[in-house]
Amino acid sequence: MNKSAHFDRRGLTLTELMITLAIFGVIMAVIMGFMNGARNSYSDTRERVQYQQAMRAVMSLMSSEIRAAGCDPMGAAFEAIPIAQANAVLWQMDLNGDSDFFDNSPDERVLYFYQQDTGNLFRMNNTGFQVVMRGLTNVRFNFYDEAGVELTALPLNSTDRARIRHIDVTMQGETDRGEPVSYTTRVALRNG
Ligand SMILES: [Ca+2]
Repeated sequence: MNKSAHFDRRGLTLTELMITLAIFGVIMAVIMGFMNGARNSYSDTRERVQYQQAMRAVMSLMSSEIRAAGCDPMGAAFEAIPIAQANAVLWQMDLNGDSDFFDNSPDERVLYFYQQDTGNLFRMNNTGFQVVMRGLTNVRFNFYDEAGVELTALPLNSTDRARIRHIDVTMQGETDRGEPVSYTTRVALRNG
């Protein structure tokens, strides 16, 4: 009987077993840590993507409305944008050609208003208002004239409001995990 055969039969000593378990524990901890890290970064990404998609949906609706602001096929001569300030914009358009801006679906008179205290962005049409986005850290509107010069005397007076040709909309928010998400879009008025 040689030495190694003897060793095999004897199996592990208590010390060897403890060392093996300790090494196994360290390896498992490393693997678990890696998996957790991967899972967290996956949820961060997914949350950020979902948040950006929600922002994009709101932006998309808002952009199509801004583009149509002042649509006035009957020449009723109403103001395209009666309110233009840093956190609120109201626009009007006659989409069904009956000389007014009082109809809904599609909405002809829409106010967007960001409330800093609550982080809510409200959308109001002729029938009422709803919160279209929550948990925002900022929403800002910037207005530009035909030459691309920013109109900065906010809220804009009627002379400046008539000069608006572009609006930059910036939305900033955070995912539940505190990841900052920001989205800016520039929209040109078609009926300016
Ligand atoms: Ca109308």
